[in-house]
Amino acid sequence: MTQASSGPTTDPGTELGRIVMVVPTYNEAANLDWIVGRLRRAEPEVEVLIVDDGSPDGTGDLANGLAAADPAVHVLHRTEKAGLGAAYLHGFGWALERGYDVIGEMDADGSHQPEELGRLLTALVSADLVIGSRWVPGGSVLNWPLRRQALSRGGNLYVRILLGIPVRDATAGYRVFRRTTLEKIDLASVESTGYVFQTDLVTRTLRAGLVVREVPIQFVERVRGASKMSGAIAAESMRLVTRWGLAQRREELRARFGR
Ligand SMILES: Nc1nc2c(ncn2[C@@H]2O[C@H](COP(=O)(O)OP(=O)(O)O)[C@@H](O)[C@H]2O)c(=O)[nH]1
Ligand SMILES: [Mg+2]
Repeated sequence: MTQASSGPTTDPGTELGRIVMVVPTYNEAANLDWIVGRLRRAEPEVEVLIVDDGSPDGTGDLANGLAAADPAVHVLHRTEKAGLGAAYLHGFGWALERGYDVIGEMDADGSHQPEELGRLLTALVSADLVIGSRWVPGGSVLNWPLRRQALSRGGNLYVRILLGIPVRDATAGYRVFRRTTLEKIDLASVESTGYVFQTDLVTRTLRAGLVVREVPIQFVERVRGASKMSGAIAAESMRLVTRWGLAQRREELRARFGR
């Protein structure tokens, strides 16, 4: 679509090019229609890629129906539940191949409000990655159990201490990347499959010398369906962040003492 315009535009869609939000799903039949509808209404120029891991509850069939009814909705079907990071890597590959300029991440359960996406996109005009953040001033969580808040805050503190990155919400999953960012951070070498994938990607983005901005969001706990967060996912996060942190220390020591 071309648009005649005079003077500078404030519409981020026009400046940023073609945008797709990747939405991973596992058993989100009760939420999918609702969240995709909200996204399409809030940001009509933004396309959607649902990446379903063979959900037994029929989410994949619902996604096919949405895609058949709306050319801006696309679906990737994967055969088994292989983790959030793996689903995102598959979706990013699909989007990069098809030439999208901005590739985003959003949960399917309503925790990330599509009505806030415009603020993330506006911030991307002067950044390479924008994170919708719960833990910056103005950010908040609604109805999130204290146990989950503690895990998120504790996890973020651990990440900041071990990896030394100046990000308040490194584990957040509401994001928009420029395609050039994804091209610079060597996605082929990403080995994290679970939620620690988020920390991995923001760390790589900062190491590449790119600009990361955090925009406050209100994170709303899901009302329908169940969380897929598990002890195994938390353990993978702990294990990998610790390994990355120690590897970084070793590199720093080697650089300082020459061995
Ligand atoms: N494709 C895929 N999606 C997943 C997987 N694990 C979680 N998701 C999706 O990732 C998003 C966030 O997961 P959720 O269970 O809400 O995690 P929480 O918000 O941390 O409790 C939701 O849209 C899930 O359906 C997975 O293994 N594969
Ligand atoms: Mg959730």
